[in-house]
Amino acid sequence: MIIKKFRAATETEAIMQAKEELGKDAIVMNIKKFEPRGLHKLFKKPSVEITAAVDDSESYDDLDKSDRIVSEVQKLKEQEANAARHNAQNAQATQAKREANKDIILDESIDDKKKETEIEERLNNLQKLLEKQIIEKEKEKADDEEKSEEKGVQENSKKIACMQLIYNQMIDNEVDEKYANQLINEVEKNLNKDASVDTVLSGVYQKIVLKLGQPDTIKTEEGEPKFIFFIGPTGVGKTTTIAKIASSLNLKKKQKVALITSDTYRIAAVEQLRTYAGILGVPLKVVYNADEMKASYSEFESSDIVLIDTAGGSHNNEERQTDIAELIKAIPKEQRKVYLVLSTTTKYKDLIKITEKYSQISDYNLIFTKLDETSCIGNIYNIHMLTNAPLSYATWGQNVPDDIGRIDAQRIAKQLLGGND
Ligand SMILES: Nc1nc2c(ncn2[C@@H]2O[C@H](COP(=O)(O)OP(=O)(O)O)[C@@H](O)[C@H]2O)c(=O)[nH]1
Ligand SMILES: [Mg+2]
Repeated sequence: MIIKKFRAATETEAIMQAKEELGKDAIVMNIKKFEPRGLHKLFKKPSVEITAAVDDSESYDDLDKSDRIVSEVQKLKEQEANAARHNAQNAQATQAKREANKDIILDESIDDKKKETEIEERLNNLQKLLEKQIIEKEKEKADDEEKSEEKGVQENSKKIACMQLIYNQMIDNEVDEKYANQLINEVEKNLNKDASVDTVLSGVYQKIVLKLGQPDTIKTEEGEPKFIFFIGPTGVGKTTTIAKIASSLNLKKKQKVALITSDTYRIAAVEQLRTYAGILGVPLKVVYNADEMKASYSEFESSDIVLIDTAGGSHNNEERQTDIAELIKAIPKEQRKVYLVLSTTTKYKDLIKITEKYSQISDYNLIFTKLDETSCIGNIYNIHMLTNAPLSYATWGQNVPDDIGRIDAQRIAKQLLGGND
């Protein structure tokens, strides 16, 4: 992994520098704004420093690099021009910008911001704790062996102590030992012997962010899959999540949404979705088999997006699994996308079994629900690493449509390293 800082007058310029040097896959890890204060205002201009990283295992082709830079620059210029235009219109501007983005972007609630600050604080506390413990350890050592301990060995033990603490934090958050070790080993390889606590911590943090990747959510552009299946065990929150996404697409993005349910095993399940369809004023179709599913492909031609609820059942229910596979196959591959809905409250062992079962049905992206009911989110990392499936949404409550958002890799990384106290 390559991590580098870039400083420029504007964020866009700094990002351009990063993309030019590291390639288009570079991820912005951190943005720091420098506003000169007091007398400095007279002499210095504000500037922006970004920290960008790229996984060097993912090489990029130099030949089409310049093409990509040109289009990146173009894109950034367009974005900047847009932003300037929109700025004048203030409140409406934010909305308009969101509209321009073809992904669903769901508002972060104030609660979220509070959570974010709490996480920042915890991360700072962790860093202080690490530094304190290491200073204490060094003091002990110095007392013990005044003689001629080689500096290199001391520095090395400092790094090891730091790694150990970070490892423990991850285990506390229920990250699988296997993946915690992998992270530590990969970061350790790239570090100098005398790396500071700060460097070690941010190394692990950045590695986690890179591994989690960007969320792959529903797109509404022309040519993107229109039929979106939600699969997963009963009770994880499939129907509720569909309602949240449907209302966001319908109300905020003015998309023509249609709902389908094949969960005909329980009357209440159909009624639950019918209620949401009624509130949103969108059509609901109940399908009993693959043929009816196939028919809805042309039936919903005029809809922008079709969200499909399925029956959960226990993950041991082979029959229902086959049914779902048939339903999914009724829609052409390039027109469908599948989301596996999992609850963060489910035990890791069970999650492994569930993901294995559903892997036999289809490829999927991952949605994690009920983040409000657990303080350990290691399973999000574990299951992403295990399945290699892209992450997408997270939900944190029963409120429709508010308690949902894209999975934020940076927040998860902070939480995994920040403990839960
Ligand atoms: N605490 C919490 N409860 C949720 C969340 N999402 C759904 N639920 C609740 O979980 C229960 C099952 O949800 P439902 O959507 O019917 O699950 P389904 O069987 O997978 O369709 C309901 O009581 C929901 O209100 C969430 O993010 N947090
Ligand atoms: Mg349901």
